[in-house]
Amino acid sequence: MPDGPGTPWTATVLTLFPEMFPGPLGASLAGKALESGLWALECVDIRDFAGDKHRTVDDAPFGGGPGMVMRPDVLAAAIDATVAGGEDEALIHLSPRGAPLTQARVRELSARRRLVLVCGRFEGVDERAIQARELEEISVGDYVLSGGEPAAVVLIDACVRLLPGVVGAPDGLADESFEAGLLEYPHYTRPNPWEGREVPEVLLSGHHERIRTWRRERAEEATRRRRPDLWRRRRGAEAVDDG
Ligand code: 9D3
Repeated sequence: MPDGPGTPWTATVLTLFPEMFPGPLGASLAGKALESGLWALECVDIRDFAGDKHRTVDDAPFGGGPGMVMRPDVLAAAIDATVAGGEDEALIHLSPRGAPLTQARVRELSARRRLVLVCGRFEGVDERAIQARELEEISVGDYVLSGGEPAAVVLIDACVRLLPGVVGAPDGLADESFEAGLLEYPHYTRPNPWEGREVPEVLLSGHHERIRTWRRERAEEATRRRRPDLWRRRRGAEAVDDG
């Protein structure tokens, strides 16, 4: 696809399982935005770049050990046929060894014109391919997936919702509050009461100032209790410290 000025933000996924896409990205918010041309999704089947008639993409690890390793020559051929190499392009390898994904990095990646996402399968990818093509390694958390594809879906979803025109009401402020390290306050709607449980009185009061204060306090309380890591980081960024 030519990279002209009319090309929307594009995610290009290099994978052995192109049938996994668009998957959840074809539904709901991301799916509607995809249909309306606010972003584009391309898949490249890494197996198409295998050199032999059996279309081999992996081999046993040097040094022994379990599983198989993706060959550097096949992966590099797929990358070289795909990347344009411009400043506005990010070349990423989804990997359990990668830097944990953050909202700050999502924001930066959504501001590029194109992401090229390399999904691994097997035990991993030959280290020389990662180094030679300067792949940035990103993880989506400390748990084990069966491959990079679900991680690519997570990364793309997080970027797409930040693209201009995708979310109905811009919630940039809410995202900034998450980047500043606060969890959300609790939400309530009708009916009230429900199963004998009352909605907090302040939310029915119409006092917008008191509601804002109450929500702020509940957000801070939730962050302190559930995510002491976020809470400490947030306190560190502020002048006051009330524990
Ligand atoms: C015991 C060695 N395993 C590392 C934890 C090997 C291994 C397991 C699973 C290697 C790759 C995978 C597949 N996972 C990903 O490709 C992956 C991933 C993940 O598993 N968790 C969080 N983020 C990511 S991004 C890609």
